[in-house]
Amino acid sequence: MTSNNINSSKSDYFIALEDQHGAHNYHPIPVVIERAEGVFMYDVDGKMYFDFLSAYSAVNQGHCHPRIINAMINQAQKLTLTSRAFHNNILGEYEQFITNLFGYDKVLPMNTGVEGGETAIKLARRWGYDVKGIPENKAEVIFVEGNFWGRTMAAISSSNDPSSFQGFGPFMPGFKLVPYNDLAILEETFKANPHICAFMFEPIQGEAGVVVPHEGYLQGVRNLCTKYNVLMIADEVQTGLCRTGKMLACDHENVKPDVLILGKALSGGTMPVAAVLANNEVMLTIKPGEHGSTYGGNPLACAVAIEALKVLTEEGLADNAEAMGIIFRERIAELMQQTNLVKLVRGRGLLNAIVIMPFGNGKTAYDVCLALKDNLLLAKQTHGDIIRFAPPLTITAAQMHAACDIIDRVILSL
Ligand code: IF1
Repeated sequence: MTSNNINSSKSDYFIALEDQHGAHNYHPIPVVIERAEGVFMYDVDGKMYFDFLSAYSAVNQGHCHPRIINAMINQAQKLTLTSRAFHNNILGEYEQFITNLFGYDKVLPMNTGVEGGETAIKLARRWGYDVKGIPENKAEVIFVEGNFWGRTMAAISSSNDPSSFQGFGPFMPGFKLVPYNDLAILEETFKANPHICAFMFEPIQGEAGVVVPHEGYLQGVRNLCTKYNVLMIADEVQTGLCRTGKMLACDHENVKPDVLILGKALSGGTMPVAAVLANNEVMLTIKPGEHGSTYGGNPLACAVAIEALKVLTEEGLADNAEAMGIIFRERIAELMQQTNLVKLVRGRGLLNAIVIMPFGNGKTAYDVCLALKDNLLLAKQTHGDIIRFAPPLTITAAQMHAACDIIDRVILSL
């Protein structure tokens, strides 16, 4: 495996600064990025890499998309923040744009994806008490095993991944886990407990390793949520915004969640922008002064998000993700004919992952990512032996083939 893993003195300088002055809450691939454009990132020595992570699907539109950057610059020179204590001339137009685009009565604008998740849970609990009639403080939210929706206390309270929750207790009550992709157990759970206000899940599980449910799962969840009067909350922070070959992953089965959570690429990778969309019956259960955030719905975020959404639709990035994803999975399938080191490839659109067979020599998927880095392609492993591949949705067929040539070369050199 060709991983010299020798960094330049420039890279070492910046890595050492982070090590000395920054918290050690990450273990990054040892590369120091200085600039990025489209599907490429450039390190401090000017080396050009394919970005096959897209900041975990936050850069679907490609790095520093000119239309989005220009929208940011124009707004930044006029008005960046009013707080929600006052109105401004862009929030309403953004709210109209995004609610029309996704077909909901209203949006509650927030900043990070996990704030979107927290907001969705507060809305669901409040709807549970005020509309469904669940006794106060008895509302339950059902999550799925393998979920990942952020790092806050509520998010880790719903997790079954020790690396997320170990050592951070005590945890938030009123959460229960069921297996992913199992409609029978989900129905049993709904039937057994009248105090369930919501079921929150990812239409494709990202951090769990790009776990795609069986065809019909989304429709099955929709039917059960309707049947048992449980809010269907789709966390599309990572799967949404054209990543899986449709505007939303739920669109693959024409399913409409009661609550939709968006984030990441909602700003085209420029700043934290998140949104929770729902109809009035749910959204109006939260009254003035009961929820919000200093930067939630700030004018800069609104201007950026409008342009980021327009780029997705006007540049046909869902269709391109679908087409380029087919090339990727076909190329990996061909690679699997030449080596037994790749156990499988899975995904939809440009949210894909490969599962590496155990090497036996102590090497892991992280070592493969180091070798990919040395061959000028940046990707990141997730749990153990899984490598996620998620380039910006603007990638061309020629670029996809060139990137797959790199993946072939590295895997076959193992
Ligand atoms: C990190 C993981 C991915 C998400 C889904 C909500 C959120 C995320 C489906 C919260 C965030 C990020 C968090 C980031 C790395 C990345 C990640 F590896 F952590 F698990 F994508 F899979 N729902 N995912 O994937 O959004 O608050 O971060 O804006 O924590 O390192 P956020």
